Amino acid sequence: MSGERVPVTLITGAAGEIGQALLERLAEGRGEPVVTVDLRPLSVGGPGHPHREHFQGDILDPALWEKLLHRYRPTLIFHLAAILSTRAESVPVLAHRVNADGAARLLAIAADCATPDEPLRFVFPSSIAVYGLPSPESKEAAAPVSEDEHLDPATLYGAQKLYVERLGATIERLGAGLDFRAVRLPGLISSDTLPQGGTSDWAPELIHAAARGEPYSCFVNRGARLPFCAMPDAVEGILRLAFRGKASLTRTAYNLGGPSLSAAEIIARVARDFPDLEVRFRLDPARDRIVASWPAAVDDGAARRDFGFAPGHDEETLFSRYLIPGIRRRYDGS
Ligand code: NAD
Ligand code: AKB
Repeated sequence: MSGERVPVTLITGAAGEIGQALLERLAEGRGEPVVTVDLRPLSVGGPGHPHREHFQGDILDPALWEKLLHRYRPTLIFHLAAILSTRAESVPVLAHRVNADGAARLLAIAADCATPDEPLRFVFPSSIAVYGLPSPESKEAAAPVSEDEHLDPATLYGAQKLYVERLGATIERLGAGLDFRAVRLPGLISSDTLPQGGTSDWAPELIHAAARGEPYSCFVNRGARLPFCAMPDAVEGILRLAFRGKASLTRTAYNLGGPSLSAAEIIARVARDFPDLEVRFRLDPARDRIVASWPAAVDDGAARRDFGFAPGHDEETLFSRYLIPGIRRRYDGS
């Protein structure tokens, strides 16, 4: 490959929720140029913005990589493209191709671009879906779950995330210069965007519905509980991991945590600001079972210790400082 290729940060899945937030955050710095890949179009940029070029296409398309790698040399990759948990269970073959084969192909490309002298950092957002708790009692007893416990995923999506974590760690150990790092994210909630195809989606959907003054049909039971994190806190955590010196890191995959909230608690908190909130429970047993298998809370002590993960929001300020004001601005400009 030619020596004139432009060194870049590459983001796959950049048109998604995390990708958009990450791009916005990268625009605040003076880092190297950014190129993006996604099935969907993406328009970001403008004067001073590091975004250089968007490749609209499929990560499984070899022609896309040929074109991109002809012009650019990735030095840091955020591999976000994926099919999230609920959708992955309904399109298992496609999900395997994207979440497992697609990631494996990109890891191979990254290992090819890396050298021991010029290691390439590969940052992978894994998920609490790698954990599997077999019963409500074990879910309660296990919280907060630390990284080496309960690695028994109940979903294809979770198994695919765990596979990529292990594949990345193995390729790194083989010594070609790949520097692989993963964060296991909880459910994320953004005031700016809505999720699609995930299972933790009930929380952001409910909060956004409340702000729009629409009734919400909740697909999990009132007691369903997961850890949640504000999108900016998660993005900050991902960036801290990406830029931390390797010597500080004691693991490959780190939990990032956040407040542990049940559907009933979220409803009660949101109703304080949106008293007309109307929630009906229409249980989707498959999605409810997925949530039941995920931890109620995770231990993120290693991330705090090793790369200074320090989420800016607790259970109250997640709503009062971030979600409620941001969502009000989004829907009514107030
Ligand atoms: P998202 O669904 O909003 O974004 C994923 C993006 O990937 C989409 O824009 C989609 O078009 C793109 N994509 C899917 N298949 C593709 C393909 N074959 N080729 C190119 N692009 C493709 O999801 P997100 O919330 O931004 O999540 C990003 C990553 O973080 C995913 O790997 C997800 O599993 C992980 N994650 C997210 C959460 C969360 O709560 N948002 C939690 C844990 C882990
Ligand atoms: C999903 O629900 O699929 C994601 C996740 C926790 O991985 N939000």
